[in-house]
Amino acid sequence: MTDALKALVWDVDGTLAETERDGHRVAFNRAFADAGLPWHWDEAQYGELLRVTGGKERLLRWWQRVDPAAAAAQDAPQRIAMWHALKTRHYEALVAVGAVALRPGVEALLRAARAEGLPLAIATTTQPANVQALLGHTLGAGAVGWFACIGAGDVVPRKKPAPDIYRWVLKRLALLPHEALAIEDSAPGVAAARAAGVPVVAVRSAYTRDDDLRGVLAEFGSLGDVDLAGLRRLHARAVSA
Ligand code: XBP
Ligand code: MG
Repeated sequence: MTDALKALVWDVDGTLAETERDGHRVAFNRAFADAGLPWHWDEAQYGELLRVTGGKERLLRWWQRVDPAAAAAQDAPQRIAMWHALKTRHYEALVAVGAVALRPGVEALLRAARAEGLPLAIATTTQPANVQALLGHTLGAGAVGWFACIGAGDVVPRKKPAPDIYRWVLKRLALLPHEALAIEDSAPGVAAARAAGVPVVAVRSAYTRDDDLRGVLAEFGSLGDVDLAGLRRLHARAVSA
């Protein structure tokens, strides 16, 4: 039964690292300042804005709230794209100076999977550049190559909680949903994995303490509380049930 698991599929934001509060939020605020926008998202407000997944989508929703006419103008998508590109550059710079670290247990699980030849993949809503920056600065230049497949950002039209990014990753891994195990931190992430039929375990992050994580195989206080053998057992039990 221990070979039932054929890949570990990782969420990024909130799961690999606590990126939102000290990474993405700060990067958005720096981009707003650069663009001369009078906006600043504080920690509490950003928690509420996280209900919208995807940075561009989150920006648009905010803009529609504070200035609906401008947000409906013809040039709105280009302006969003420009602000978001600025934000991505600030995020990369923050990661480069160590503003976000991997969460406890993450590196040990990644290294154990590699040692056992268990393929790794990523299914995230964030931009590929952010994933590359995070992996490179926390695990080293070659770490992007640890992953058989990185599904990120706009490669699918619908972001989590839609199942699209998990389906995209499964297709590239040539796996059936039940052959993978997802690791997520949030309600949209868990919903996306489940809607794709992928069994999922969860570790809550700073912003997802109250999220509805119904349907997970297990929830951990920290990924340091579980090893790869434990994940394999949970997965094997779920798929044989
Ligand atoms: C979390 C998200 C992302 C980030 C910001 O993704 O919703 O949008 O908040 O990143 P996940 P971008 O938990 O799936 O990793 O600005 O690059 O979208
Ligand atoms: Mg997440």
